[in-house]
Amino acid sequence: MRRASLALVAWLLAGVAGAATPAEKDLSAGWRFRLASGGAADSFRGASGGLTKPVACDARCKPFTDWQPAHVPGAVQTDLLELGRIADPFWRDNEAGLQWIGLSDWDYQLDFDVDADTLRRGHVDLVFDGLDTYAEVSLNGKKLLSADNMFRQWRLPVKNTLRAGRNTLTVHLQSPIARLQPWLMKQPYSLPGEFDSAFGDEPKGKQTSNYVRKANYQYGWDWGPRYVTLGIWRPVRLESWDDLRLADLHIAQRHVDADTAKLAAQFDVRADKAGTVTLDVAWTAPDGKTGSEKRDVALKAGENHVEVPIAIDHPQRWWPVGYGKPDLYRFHGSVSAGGTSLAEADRETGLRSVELRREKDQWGRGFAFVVNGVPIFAKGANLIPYDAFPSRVSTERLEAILRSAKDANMNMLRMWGGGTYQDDAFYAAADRMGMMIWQDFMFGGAITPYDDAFRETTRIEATEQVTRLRDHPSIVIWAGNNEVQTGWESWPDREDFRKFVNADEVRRIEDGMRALFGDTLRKVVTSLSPEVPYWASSPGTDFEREANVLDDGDYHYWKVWSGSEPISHYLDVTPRFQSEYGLQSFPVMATIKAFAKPEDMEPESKVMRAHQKFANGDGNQRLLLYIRQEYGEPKDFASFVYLSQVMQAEGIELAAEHLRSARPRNMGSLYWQLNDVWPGASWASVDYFNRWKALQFHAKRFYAPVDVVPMRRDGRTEVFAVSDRTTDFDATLRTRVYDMGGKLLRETSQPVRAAALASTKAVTVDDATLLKGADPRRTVVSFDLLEAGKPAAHHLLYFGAARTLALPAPELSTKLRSEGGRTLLTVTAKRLARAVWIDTGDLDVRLDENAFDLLPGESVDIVVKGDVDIDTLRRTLSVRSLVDALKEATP
Ligand code: BMA
Repeated sequence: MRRASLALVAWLLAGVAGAATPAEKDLSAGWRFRLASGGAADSFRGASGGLTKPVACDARCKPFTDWQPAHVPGAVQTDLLELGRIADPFWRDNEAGLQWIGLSDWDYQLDFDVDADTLRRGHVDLVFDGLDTYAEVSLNGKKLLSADNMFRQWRLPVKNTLRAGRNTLTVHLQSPIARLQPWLMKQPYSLPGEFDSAFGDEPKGKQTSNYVRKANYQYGWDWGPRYVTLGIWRPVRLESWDDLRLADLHIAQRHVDADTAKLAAQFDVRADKAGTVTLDVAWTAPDGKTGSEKRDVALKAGENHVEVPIAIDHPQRWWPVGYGKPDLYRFHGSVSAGGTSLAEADRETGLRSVELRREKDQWGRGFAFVVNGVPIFAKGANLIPYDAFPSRVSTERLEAILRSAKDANMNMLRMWGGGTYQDDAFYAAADRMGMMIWQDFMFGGAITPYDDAFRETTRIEATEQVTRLRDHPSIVIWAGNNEVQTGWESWPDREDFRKFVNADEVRRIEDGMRALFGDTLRKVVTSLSPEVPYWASSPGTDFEREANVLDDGDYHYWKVWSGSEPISHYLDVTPRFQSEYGLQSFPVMATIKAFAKPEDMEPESKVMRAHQKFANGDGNQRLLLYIRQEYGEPKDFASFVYLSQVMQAEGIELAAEHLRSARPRNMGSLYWQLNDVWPGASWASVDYFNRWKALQFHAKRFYAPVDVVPMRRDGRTEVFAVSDRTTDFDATLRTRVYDMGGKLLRETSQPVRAAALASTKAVTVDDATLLKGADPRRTVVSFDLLEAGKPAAHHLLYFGAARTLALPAPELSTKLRSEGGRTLLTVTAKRLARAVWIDTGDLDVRLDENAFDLLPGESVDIVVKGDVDIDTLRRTLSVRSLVDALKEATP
């Protein structure tokens, strides 16, 4: 008791001195950088292939070895680009000539001033939120740190190294490839990785990326370029404090339901000495109501984990998009002594319960997210990094991509493991939108080393990341990795590897993965964020069985696309939760023009192959295979691009609607992939510039809360009313049969009660009943789910692949007008129009509808959003449909 009060006096004195609360000094401005004196990689001088060996710099090095202004956060590549020292890394096939940057070492340096007051503080820490990746840090010539993990924060006590006045901070960055490769070449084997370098700087099968905690995708992926960045990629600052530092404030959610939220404000306090402090927590509810709790606690010298229990009656809960408001509470926590504040922190969080429900049933074992007691069908896509250069992504850009997902009625995105953990701003935006985030730990598929040091650095990384992110209600699951387990079990290169390496070593590798993903990461999540489920691998069964099975866990389906199987095979699998499946396409011409010249506009040109990373460019033939299978031969390059999008959109729609109609057996559809890291061909539905491909417009419809889904198999069609609403509703299923040329042949209606949170089979009907003798090649069926006479959902059905149909020339007409401050575009079809696409060139506009079919005589009004006058729009806009894109007329 006596001791505590003495300590209190010491804190009070510190308070009186006016230096009690921690202070921060941002160190992001004023950096310079240069090519390190060791010289450039030999590829700098145009030498190609072979291993990385530094060469002495010649005169050409000069522009790089002189100090130049640098950005922090940033990367060498983006700094060089801004200075005009290198060509645009995304333009044509520039990628090959820029590999030397990631193979060379670089220096960063900053001069900064520190005042005497700062030096009088009890502690001064130099904090790097992220160093990319092998970084030697020295201050005033004294070496302080060798960093080796891009995903960790580094906190260095520097009080005794700093001096009053000018200080110099130097960060020497070593090429991760140049550093690891000589070591790897001496090893008895290399662990199986992901994608070999296309540029010869690493021999085939000798990937260094397995051995370093750095974003995997930067080494080249099947949708992105190889740009191995170096830099100080997150903010840097000095933090000064006296006797006490609030290392973390967390609002733990012990129990949340409609009646009550039982919370605990957890304070992590580092104290120099024992003493009594007061912990205060004040909160503001979404409706403005406030509350507070306070507690005196005795701190010991060192680390303290202390908490204040909070109970909130009838909490305004956070709901995922589509189920209610994503309400957020604000919490302010403070640590004080004798009325003087010593440290404070703010948190914003949503109160909700999350459960991963895995009940045994007639199909095996379920996999369903249950939020606030409501089982939710997950509708969404996989998210990859926003850019090849992660530090240049602005908050506006990441929010815009998230908004695109929300506008397309998605409620979940899976942050895939081959990239980076995102900025706080990303999760904060997801919180505000009600977007659920499936968060992988950053492992993209490469087999992991089993040594203790690797596991330990990953444990620290995971501890920091979970601590940083656990107050975001949007995160509903943490998963150990992407495809590490399934790859190990079933990919041919891994099978070969297991034969090549002796059995004991194979066991050690396997045990190492199990220890890392089954144990180490699980413990981090269950101890720091026990409210959120942990899942060892995606796809997986949480290590209870083999990965990627249909009757348990989550599932990745790649027989369509990677296995070249026809798109209709999507209907052959009904897993419990399909967390990956995908088809590629090219982005719109405006985006292609951002990287290619007119002479490149050909699927097999060098440049178009350079921007197609699947199978080193051969993916363009895979696109053609599917286009031909479904539609026919593209007339020209622009038609190839358009058809690739139509094929992707209609193919993914088939799969997604199959999965939705299979509820509750299946409870999730996350297609591969939402976004892009650069402009190029990929599985994305939103391109690098956030322009929507046809798939994104389709997603908006096939992920709508209510959908009508006709599933035709072997001449029989089952029609489902799929509803994510939480109450049942009565509707009418209207079936209209048309001759594509214009005539309505028949119309029938029947009542259907659409059950809440379910897929209800409304009717089963065979082709003969629908056609009644009409020519299947010229007939289309329109299904409408009408609620109080108004369409709640609409879907067309064709009797075969598009290439087998006798599609008429639709005679599309367009009309533009301004109405009530909005620009409206009306598109009308005289006869059936398939896959209508309105092209707005490179105008900065967004249509609220595109990529649709029109029935004979049907019109649609489309809102054009964006700052553009009607005349410019009229001149730029063009409309096409399927018949315009094919070489030969359909039969
Ligand atoms: C998946 C992913 C990625 C990859 C994608 C497309 O399985 O996990 O690694 O980019 O397939 O091939």
